[in-house]
Amino acid sequence: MDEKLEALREALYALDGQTATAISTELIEAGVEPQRVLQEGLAEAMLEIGRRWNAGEVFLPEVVAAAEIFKQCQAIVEPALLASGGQTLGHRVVMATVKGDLHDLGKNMVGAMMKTAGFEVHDLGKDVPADRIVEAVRELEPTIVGLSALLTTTVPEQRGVIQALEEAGLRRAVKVMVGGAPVTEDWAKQIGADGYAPNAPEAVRVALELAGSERPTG
Ligand code: B1M
Repeated sequence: MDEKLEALREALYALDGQTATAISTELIEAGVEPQRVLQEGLAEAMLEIGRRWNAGEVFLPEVVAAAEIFKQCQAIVEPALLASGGQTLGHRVVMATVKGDLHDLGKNMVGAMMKTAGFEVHDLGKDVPADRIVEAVRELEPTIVGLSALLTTTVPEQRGVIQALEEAGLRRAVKVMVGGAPVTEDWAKQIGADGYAPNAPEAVRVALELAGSERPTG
């Protein structure tokens, strides 16, 4: 199966959407864990594409195309991921990529895995201003708000959201989790976030821990 995951990564490097979606289907039909397809296939390929981009070996349009193929493959994998879940926890999560940031593949992956773990996930999308997040917290009364940021220039927005929640008198009503490639545990502590995770499986673990200390959302 490792060769198939390698072939999936190669198809992303080659921007061959047809092959990538065909291999994703094959892997799922063969019973490979959807988490493995997402993490070892798709996410690792995007990381490598980022490395090649940095090295000047690929250019922005190719990254855009690879991200599109990632989404097509994720759409194939996600139903299997959701089917592998079961229980409903009764906890709501509001997820968003912060203002100014258009990177949403990682957030989508985290959201999908949280759904599988039984969370009711409300995804506000990407480039989401703090006031919309505050509004969603007021309306939906989630247990957790998850904030993703992929750019060093947008990471400070995570602090902005926490401040906006404080100003709205909602900070104590919700747990805030942060993540994204440039985000660190130290940063999370510095801005007073309740949780940080470096990847999607860890995000689920942290969310379960945070939800464990709260009553389910009514
Ligand atoms: Co962008 N980009 N990009 N990009 N891009 C990075 C982030 C970059 C590191 C690439 C590089 O090295 N050159 C660089 C940032 C450098 C910096 O900030 N210092 C960069 C840049 C510069 C840019 C632009 C400015 C380029 C330009 O226009 N000149 C531009 C900015 C646009 C904007 O946001 N305003 C831009 C645009 C884009 C695309 C649109 C082409 C595309 C995004 C498409 C999309 O998301 N729909 C894109 C991509 C794909 C990348 C890289 C190559 C891959 C990111 C990705 O999807 N990874 C990225 C390189 C890199 O990260 N090394 C790069 C796969 C994904 C599954 O992983 O998102 O890390 P990730 O999510 C992980 C964890 O981080 C974690 O779990 C996920 C799953 O394990 N996680 C959480 C994420 N969110 C979490 C939340 C949590 C917990 C965990 O709790 C709530």
